[in-house]
Amino acid sequence: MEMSDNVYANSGITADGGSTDSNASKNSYEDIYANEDVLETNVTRSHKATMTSVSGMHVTGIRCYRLTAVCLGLLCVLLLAAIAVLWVKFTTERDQLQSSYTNLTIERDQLQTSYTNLTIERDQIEKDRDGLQKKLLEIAIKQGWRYFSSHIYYISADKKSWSESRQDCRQRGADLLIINSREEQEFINITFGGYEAWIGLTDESTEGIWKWVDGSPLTTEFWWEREPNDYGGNEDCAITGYRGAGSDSVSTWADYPCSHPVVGICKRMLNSK
Ligand SMILES: [Ca+2]
Ligand SMILES: [Ca+2]
Repeated sequence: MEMSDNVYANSGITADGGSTDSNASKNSYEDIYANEDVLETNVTRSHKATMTSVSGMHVTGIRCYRLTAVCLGLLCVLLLAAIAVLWVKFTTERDQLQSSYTNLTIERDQLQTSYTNLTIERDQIEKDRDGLQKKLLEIAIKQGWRYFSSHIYYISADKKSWSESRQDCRQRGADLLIINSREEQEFINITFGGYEAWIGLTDESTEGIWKWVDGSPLTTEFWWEREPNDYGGNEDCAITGYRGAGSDSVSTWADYPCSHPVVGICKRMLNSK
């Protein structure tokens, strides 16, 4: 039933505005007031309930705000702590790197200084060596040696066997001549061309296999025509300056019996000990 219907029902007033008797009318006004009190009470309670609910929501909101603020504060503290830790770590590593860089710079400078000093010493040693070689060459030239391409050459005065001539060269700090190029052979021909002389070449070990005295095989050869011929089956040592060769020929080698007495040509490096 609607509220207005209740009011009319309690007041005795019909819906179309009619009335019952006076007592009933009097009671109806009391009832109306009573109903109004009830209504007011209900409205007040409802209002209070609403206000209580609003107040509760307000308190809950404040609590949420406070909780959020606390959380944000803690987060800020954690972030600041993390930043502080990272900063300390960064500065520590930076200082270590700076220290390492400084040490490396010092070591580099020391190495640079050592390198400079060694370079000066090397230049001085090379200068001294060049001076000694120059003096050695001057002495060698006076003793009859000849110079060609960082080597000096000497032709013995006495005619000896191949082995004796080699021994003579060794006593002079050299060995029998090894020829490595056409230019060297031309130098020998020009300098010592008037003599048949032993060179450091032999096939004593294996007939027909010629080797130099340092054990290296023969690769650049200057044999005269039809030489080596191992004449009589007894020619195992080589000479240069064969008399039968023309003076214009570069190729002047021939094989002779190793016991045949001729002079020998010695060769040594200029800076060898
Ligand atoms: Ca031979
Ligand atoms: Ca021969």
